[in-house]
Amino acid sequence: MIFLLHTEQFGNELKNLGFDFYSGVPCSFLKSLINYSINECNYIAAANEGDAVAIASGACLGGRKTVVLMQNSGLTNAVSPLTSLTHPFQIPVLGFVSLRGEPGLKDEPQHEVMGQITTQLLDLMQIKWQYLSNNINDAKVQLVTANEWIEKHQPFFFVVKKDTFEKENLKPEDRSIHRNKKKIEKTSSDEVPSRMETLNVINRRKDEKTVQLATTGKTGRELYEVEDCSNNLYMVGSMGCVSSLGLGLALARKDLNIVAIDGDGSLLMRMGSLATNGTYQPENMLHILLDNQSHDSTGGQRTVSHNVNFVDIAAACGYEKSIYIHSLEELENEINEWKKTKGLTFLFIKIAKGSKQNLGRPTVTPSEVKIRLQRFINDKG
Ligand SMILES: Cc1ncc(C[n+]2csc(CCOP(=O)(O)OP(=O)(O)O)c2C)c(N)n1
Repeated sequence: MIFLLHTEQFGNELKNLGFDFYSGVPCSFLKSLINYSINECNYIAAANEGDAVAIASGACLGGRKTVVLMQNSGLTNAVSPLTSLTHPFQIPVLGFVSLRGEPGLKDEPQHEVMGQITTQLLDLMQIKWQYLSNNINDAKVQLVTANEWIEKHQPFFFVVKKDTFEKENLKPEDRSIHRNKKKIEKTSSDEVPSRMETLNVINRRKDEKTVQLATTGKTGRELYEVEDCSNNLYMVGSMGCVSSLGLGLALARKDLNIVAIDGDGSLLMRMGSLATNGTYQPENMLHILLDNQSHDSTGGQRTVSHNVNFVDIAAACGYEKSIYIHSLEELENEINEWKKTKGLTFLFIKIAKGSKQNLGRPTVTPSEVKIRLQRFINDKG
């Protein structure tokens, strides 16, 4: 006879420990826990598992205890944020990863290798993990252990085998559609300011409730030189994750103004995030894309952004406002406008290639950045 975890009971145990914000991509082994989280908690359906880690991390910065759910085939999608976001910033997400392709059990060929290396991959990423027991008393003890690691700012993962959770049905879900209300396309020539000038304008518009998240590479490094302050986060790794991090934080702290500053290479890397942002529609998030049509930080190799209409894409994904910005003056005006009217907004501006001479790097460590940002956030409420 197979014993299964009563999903609601297990989910409630998690909830009692404070875990009530979930993000992930489904796996049939985790279906019941996902259904529970959709029914009873916040569940953000991510476009891929890396985005899920970033969304959960953002919510974590905002004070929530967060869970990520994924199939082991998707663990590979999450390697970048699990090694270069949660690790350096010491953001403790609790993970559940399924074990498709478990050695000795019959499964599909595409799961064979991952089934063999899932736990080794977690070890390699220096993530603590345990196989989740299907006995509720043992599982409760495991949750206490996991929670201890989380409280020590360390991610912890459960590896979930087939037939662990009892069936949990999905209740009807809200499927409301968010339509773009304002789209402004290119109408004149571009000023094409430098990144530094553009960041200066963005930074000048911040107020006591603004959190600025800057994408990987020179954007973060230049923002640090514009002004280093406790409401900034320089997302040194996890390229492409800045707006997902912003989404999680914006949902967790609706009283804050979240400004996610993106690059074209970064956004192209994880463009599915636009669809997620448009669906969950945090009205307190401003997403600004600095498009220099290149991977400037790594030598200026071109991206394919010259062939992409980002304003159209953001609008089609349901951003309330999606606006082509031609100049720094327009940028300043639109930021002011957003602060008054809010609504999930995408601002696109073309900037020049190149960066400040002798550009330094933040001397403050990612974990210090996180600690002072959390202090800033906690002080606001
Ligand atoms: C997953 C991943 N791939 C590659 C890199 C190396 N890398 C760091 S910044 C960067 C370029 C980012 O381009 P973009 O977002 O357009 O910003 P820009 O450098 O032009 O300001 C690259 C490729 C990385 N950090 N992570």
